[in-house]
Parts: sequence; structure tokens; C-alpha cells
Amino acid sequence: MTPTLTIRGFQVFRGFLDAAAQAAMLKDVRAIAAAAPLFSPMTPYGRPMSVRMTSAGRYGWFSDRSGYRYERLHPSGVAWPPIPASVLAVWDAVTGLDRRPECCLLNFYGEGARMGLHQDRDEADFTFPIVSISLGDDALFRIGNRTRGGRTESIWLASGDVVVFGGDARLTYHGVDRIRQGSSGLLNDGGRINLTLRVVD
Ligand code: MD3
Ligand code: FE
Repeated sequence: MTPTLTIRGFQVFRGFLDAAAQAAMLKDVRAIAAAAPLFSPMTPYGRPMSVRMTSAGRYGWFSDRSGYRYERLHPSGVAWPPIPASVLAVWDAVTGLDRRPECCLLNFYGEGARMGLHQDRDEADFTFPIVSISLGDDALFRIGNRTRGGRTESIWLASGDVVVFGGDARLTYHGVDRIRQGSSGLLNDGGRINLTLRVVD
């Protein structure tokens, strides 16, 4: 598959999911949140994140005062629900890998939610890419460098866009500065959902 554009090694597939595919995936995402409710992870600094999260798959991403890590159970004690077939189909199409992700992290951005610049390094093997799927309102996504600091570039991500973060880009700093509330009609009450697919083990 050919990306629409590549920026600092990130492959952006604009409009990868059409309106019908987005609506179908949203149904699957709602089922995840029904089985494993969204929560606001505590940062190691003791403040709750503004983004609400949950996961599907064998592992879910978790954070508290002792740090960032993957857990086998939702904080309520239930197992994370399985990653939906609709989501795995996107991974298969854009990566072409035999290995499948063990975590689908679901981020929900309501009014005012943002995510500071960070690296994703809680996974065992950085040779596997991370795949991101955007649903709902537009987000201003910021891309930095492989070390802290330096010039950044920003792009808007819209509902249905898919991004692959692999190779040299896997350890690039990135974050979400803001959401354009109400820019998409997909979610009745607005907001943005981002799914990230991760090989954990
Ligand atoms: C680049 N989420 O959950 S997705 C995250 O839109 C996260 O919710 C953002 O950053 C969001 O960790 C951005 C894009 C993303 C995800 C993982 C990456 C970009 C990445 C890992 C390595 C490099
Ligand atoms: Fe990230």
C-alpha cells in the first residue's frame, strides 16, 4: 500500500476508512468500552491524564505512581476484551506482517484533552511498528525528534486516517496538542478516539 504522505518517517494513509467502515469500527469500539470502561490513568507525577483510556487484547496499557507498563487485567479486575476483527484487518493491510498486535490502546479525547510529547517505549521490541487509527474530531498531531527538543512539525489527523510508525520513526517523540471539537459528525457528543495497535511481548 502507498501512503498519502510520509512525514519524518511516519506513513499517513488519509481516509483509509470510509464513513461506513468508521461507523462499523465505532460499534466495535463501544463494545470494548462497555466491557472495559474508560478511565484516566494517573501519571507517575500523581496527576490524572486528560485523555481517558482503555484497551483490548492480551495486554492493556496502564499507568500509576509506580510508572508506565502493560497489564493483563483492567483496573476493575476483568480481562481486556479481544481486539476486534475490524481493527486487526487494518493492521494486516498496512503492515503486511504475520505477527499481530497484543494491545489495542483506546484513547478518548474530550473537550480540552491533550497528550504531551512522549516516546512509546514500554514494548519489548521496537522493530515492530505501531499503527494508529483516528475516529471522530480532528486532532493536531505534533511530531518531534528521536531525542527530546529540536524543531517539531504538526499535521491534522481526521476521522478515518491511519498512520504507521515504524523503522527509524518508531522512537520519535510525538503528542496531540488539541482537538477541533465538533469537526466530525461521527460521535454524537463530539470528541476523538484514537486506537493504537502494539506488539508488546
Ligand atoms: C509515533 N497517541 O497512545 S497516535 C499514544 O492520537 C499516542 O492518541 C496519540 O501517542 C493519539 O501513545 C498519537 C500516534 C502515535 C502512536 C504511537 C507512536 C505515534 C507514534 C509510537 C511511536 C512513534
Ligand atoms: Fe504515543
